[in-house]
Amino acid sequence: MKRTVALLLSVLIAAAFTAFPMTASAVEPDSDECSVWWYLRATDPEPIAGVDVKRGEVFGPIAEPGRTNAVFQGWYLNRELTVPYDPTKPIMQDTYIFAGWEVLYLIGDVNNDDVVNGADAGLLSRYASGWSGYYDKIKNMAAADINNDDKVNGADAGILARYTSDWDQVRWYFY
Ligand SMILES: [Ca+2]
Ligand SMILES: [Ca+2]
Repeated sequence: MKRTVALLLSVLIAAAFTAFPMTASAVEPDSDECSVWWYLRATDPEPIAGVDVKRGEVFGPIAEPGRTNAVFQGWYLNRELTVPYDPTKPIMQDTYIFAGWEVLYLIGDVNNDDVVNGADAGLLSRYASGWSGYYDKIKNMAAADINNDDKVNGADAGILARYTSDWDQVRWYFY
């Protein structure tokens, strides 16, 4: 009788030890981790960075990004930029965070009419070639320094001419 009980107990204990970890891993596969991604602009399809964090962990503040033509307004949890990211709150799910900006001017909009097109490319090209009278026609020198090297010259004019001719390779200058 005693031997039967002892045997039964050992079988139960063995079953408990093998069954328990299997159940635990089947119920929660990798659920202790969340991904956090952040984006330079709400319209960007790709994030600038991302990391995995433990679920429930406070991720904390994200470094302020920089743009030459815009003032950073904060990080947001939606592309509509209506829900601010709170760095003191724990991350409970996969999280996408977007930088909000006040855009001061469009890069390449040298005549300040809020569009970047062939008119700007023409002005900048003549200015860079030293045509007289074109200094005054460049209304925004910061917008004309497209490669952001503190000089406005033929290199900028070349990039703007390509951009306004729809060259995808130079698109990143105009963020
Ligand atoms: Ca323009
Ligand atoms: Ca330049």
